[in-house]
Amino acid sequence: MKSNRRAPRWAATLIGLVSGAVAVGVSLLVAGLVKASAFPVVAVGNAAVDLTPAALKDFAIRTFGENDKTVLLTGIVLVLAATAAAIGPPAVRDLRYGLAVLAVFGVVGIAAVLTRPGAEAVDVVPTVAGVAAAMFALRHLIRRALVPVSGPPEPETAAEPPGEISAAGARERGPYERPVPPVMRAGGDRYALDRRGLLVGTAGGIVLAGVAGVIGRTLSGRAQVSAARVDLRLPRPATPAAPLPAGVDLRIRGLSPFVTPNSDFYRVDTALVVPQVDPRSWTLKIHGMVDRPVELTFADLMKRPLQEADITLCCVSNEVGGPYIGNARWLGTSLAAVLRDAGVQKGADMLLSTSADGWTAGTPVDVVLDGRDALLAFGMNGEALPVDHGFPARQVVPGLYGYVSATKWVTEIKVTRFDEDEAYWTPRGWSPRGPIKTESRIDLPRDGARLSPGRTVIAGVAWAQHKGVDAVEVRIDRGQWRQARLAEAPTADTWRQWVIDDWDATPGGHTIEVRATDATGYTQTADRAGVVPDGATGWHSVGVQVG
Ligand SMILES: Nc1nc2c(c(=O)[nH]1)N[C@H]1C(S)=C(S)[C@@H](COP(=O)(O)O)O[C@H]1N2
Ligand SMILES: [Mo]
Repeated sequence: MKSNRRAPRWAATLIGLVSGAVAVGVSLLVAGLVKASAFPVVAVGNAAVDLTPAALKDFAIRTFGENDKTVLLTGIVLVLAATAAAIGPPAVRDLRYGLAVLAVFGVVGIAAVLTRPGAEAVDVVPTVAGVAAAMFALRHLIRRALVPVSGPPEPETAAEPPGEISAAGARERGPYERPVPPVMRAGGDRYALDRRGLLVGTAGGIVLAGVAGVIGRTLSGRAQVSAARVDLRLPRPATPAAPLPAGVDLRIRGLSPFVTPNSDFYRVDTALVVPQVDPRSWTLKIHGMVDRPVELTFADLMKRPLQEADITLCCVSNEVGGPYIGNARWLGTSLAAVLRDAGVQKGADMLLSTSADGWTAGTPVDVVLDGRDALLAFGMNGEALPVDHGFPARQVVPGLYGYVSATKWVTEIKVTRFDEDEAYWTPRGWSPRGPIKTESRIDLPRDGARLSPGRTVIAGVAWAQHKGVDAVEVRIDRGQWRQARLAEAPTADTWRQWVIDDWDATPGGHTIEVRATDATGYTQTADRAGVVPDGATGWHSVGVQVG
């Protein structure tokens, strides 16, 4: 590869820089795919921190405060960029110089990743991939930018770099003496700078580095948040929920289990890409109409008195008989207590909560403060909140539809007024307030099922969160309403299973309908309403074919 080519300094520098960018982008991408912590730039940074004398570290923290990490990483990137730029010109002359410097960087990167706590052999992969990609890019860009020219040898003047030409400019030029800097001499070969090749090549390199870097960062962020979630040890609550009585679950196949497993829990949100919120940098700000604005870190949240509560969450978009409802045991701290610490001012009637991705919900203050288990939750069914369900923290308020209460990835609560602020769904046609409507659903048999004649189980769930379900009735083919047997419910905040296990199914088509009565004495009516603006109503019915 030794060629003694030369290119204008700017072109050679650009080639070096772009090769360096490719190294960083590709290693970030591979780190995102393989192991986020093995990104060599950060590993070198961490190693540098460990190797820094305490006095210098204190100085850095004093000088740069919370930005010390950013300053350090920026410094590393600048050193990388300067070195990459510097290897351009020698590498153009002789590729081996460039490859040697890249190899040295590889060795430094590998040393850094392998000396990190918990390092394993795979940690070298991002560094090796990055260095290999940079070597490839360097060679490729030089070849693209400098093309051999055939033809008679140029006079020596033509080979002189631009700086020297001005000196030579005084000389008389013969017809063949063109001061053409792009034409280079190398041994007997001559190379011309192919500007188009250089531009296309370097542009391609920049795009490659950028795309790889962005994808890598996204993947690494995801990996880091899921690692933080897995590492989270849920503290024992000061107020644990009593173990669930066996009678809450009738254990009928095909009937929704009392506790919805996290993996089956419905998910509704506006997030195209689920927000990845690292609990180490998460905070919750409570501000607005309060006496003392509060900002909680995740550690603060976990140090507060913790409680568990079984709460059935439901979406306002759940059609009659629909699937957007689930029940879980939530672990968190009292939202009301946090608000009392902040001191809610007179006249405030709305909590405008905002998620990390800017979605908002408006929750009535009086509902949150009336003694129900309104939570800032970080645990769901014995594990850290799944990322899809709001990790690291979300609101859960019994009795309110999710769109007015259940903000996932919550980062901010503004205490305000309904006549001053509007939440995300309000201007989109949904009611500012959304108490959950008393409803019931038939899970068994399924609509359209073909059944054998004889004794058949009819079962389902009913809900009237924070009121409680008092009765469920079923009728067949518009006959007499019959009382279903109710499973137990630990509190009024969950759904309740129900069953009729002695229906004698006769051949032919049948319609089964259900209605619930809540503890206020209200019985569901047949009036059908759609989900807009504040939740569906009507009896769920299923049609079956027997025989
Ligand atoms: N950040 C955020 N939180 C949100 C939403 C959203 O779009 N973004 N949707 C809400 C709605 S409409 C519902 S029904 C519940 C659903 O919670 P889940 O996905 O955990 O079941 O989340 C609520 N919290
Ligand atoms: Mo919802």
